[in-house]
Amino acid sequence: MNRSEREGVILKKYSGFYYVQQDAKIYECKLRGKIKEQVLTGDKVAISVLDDDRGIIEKVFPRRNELIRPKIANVSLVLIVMCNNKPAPSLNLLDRILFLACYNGIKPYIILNKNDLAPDPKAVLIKNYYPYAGFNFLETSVIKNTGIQELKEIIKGEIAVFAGPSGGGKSSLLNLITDGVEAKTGEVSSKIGRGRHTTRHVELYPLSSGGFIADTPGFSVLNMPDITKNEFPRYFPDFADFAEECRFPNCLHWKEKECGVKEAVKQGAIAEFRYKNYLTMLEEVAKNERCY
Ligand SMILES: Nc1nc2c(ncn2[C@@H]2O[C@H](COP(=O)(O)OP(=O)(O)O)[C@@H](O)[C@H]2O)c(=O)[nH]1
Ligand SMILES: [Mg+2]
Ligand SMILES: [Zn+2]
Repeated sequence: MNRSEREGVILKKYSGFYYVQQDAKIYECKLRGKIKEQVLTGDKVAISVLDDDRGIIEKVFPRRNELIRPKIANVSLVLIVMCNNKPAPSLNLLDRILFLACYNGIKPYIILNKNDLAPDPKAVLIKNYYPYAGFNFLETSVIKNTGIQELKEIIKGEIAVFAGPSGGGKSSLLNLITDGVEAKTGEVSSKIGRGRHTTRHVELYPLSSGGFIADTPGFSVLNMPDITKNEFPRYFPDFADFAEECRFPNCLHWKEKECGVKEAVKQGAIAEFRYKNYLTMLEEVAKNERCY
């Protein structure tokens, strides 16, 4: 990066312009002609500043990852929003998103929202397993405004997306942590170019407390990636310690005998529902593998 250039993050693309956050300012930028690759929301770029509002993107830095739908680069954190109730959590969906996050190298955080409501038995299963199995876990309530400061802390320094079922409270949480920026999208802001009909592209909101949150939930495609079944167990960090007791070094914790993971399930150290979801996904992976 040349001395006059500055590093920033792409917040959004809109009608040929890229909006780049650099320190606390947003610059409307064009791409230098020599840049031929597709530039995505979340990309880290070097810009040269033309004036207070405008700049030119000179370089796109290598990506740490790339989500497909929505198209967004460099996501470092996924906030998986499940609720105490209305709707009751889907443990299957939770474990699938946890797997996909680990697989994509994205840190997962389980957010149990609507903790003002009485918990469904499945919410109790979540509370009684994941925090003790080493997963990041936070309870929130939009109604009571609890856990919101903590949520902002968690997003500091990260590029975050929400994930989880419809109705879980993702939009409500987004509104709270962005101080209502989202709710104001009906008003056209000329500088950001944000208006009523402009929601087709994913946009990152910078939080005043630091970090970025995407306005569109991630992991809308939940298909299993093309991996081999032997790779699969490594994306279950809560199984790792128990797997050391498996007789076979490449144990899939499936049909094998003398399996530390299956023993841990029997002892109650790994939740049974979690292990069942593991087997369901493992069978999908094995089936895909046979199709090649
Ligand atoms: N009781 C309760 N309701 C909530 C909470 N958060 C969101 N809701 C309500 O749940 C519904 C769905 O919320 P929304 O943010 O649209 O969910 P999304 O589909 O995940 O974006 C709305 O009626 C919200 O008012 C909460 O913490 N407690
Ligand atoms: Mg929503
Ligand atoms: Zn095993």
